[in-house]
Amino acid sequence: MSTHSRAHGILLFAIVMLAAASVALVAGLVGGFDRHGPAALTSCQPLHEATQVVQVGLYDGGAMMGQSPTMLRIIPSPSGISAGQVTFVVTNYGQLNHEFLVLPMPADGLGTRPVAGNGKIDEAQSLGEASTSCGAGPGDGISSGSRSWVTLTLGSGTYELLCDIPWHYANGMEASFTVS
Ligand SMILES: [Cu+2]
Repeated sequence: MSTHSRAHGILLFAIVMLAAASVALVAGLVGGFDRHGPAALTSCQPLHEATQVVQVGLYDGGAMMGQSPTMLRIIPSPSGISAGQVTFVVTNYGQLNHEFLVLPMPADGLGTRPVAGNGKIDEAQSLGEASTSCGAGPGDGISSGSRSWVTLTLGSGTYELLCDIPWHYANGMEASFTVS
């Protein structure tokens, strides 16, 4: 894809994000921000967790006034574990739909995966996914205020955690994760 069409895609994405954030802001003001509080999430947890648990937060800035709606973030805590089994528990604190995928870190580093014309990356290398609302494994995405989880066995190395909703990866929705 040419640099021009990619830039066009990112611009289009930014416009869609601004529109979505406006709708989310109005919805939030009308409905209050307590629709998806911690109480709703406590009933939405994996039944069996590995010994190592990583809490992952997904953010898009849509819920926080004064923040740019293009602030897409994926933040794991902790950002590294020991080799072996791990359960990722992924909570969507944003207003948009998001995904969570685990892939090996690309040779050129964080955020360097090619992005296709549809705004998505090649998921062939995916090692696992938590992308459904209140459940385990792949799906149509984690809706705002919901949670997904996946248990994987990871060897030592560096991994890239990312969201593959169109243009989210291109706009920085990726994070480094280390297994020692
Ligand atoms: Cu996303």
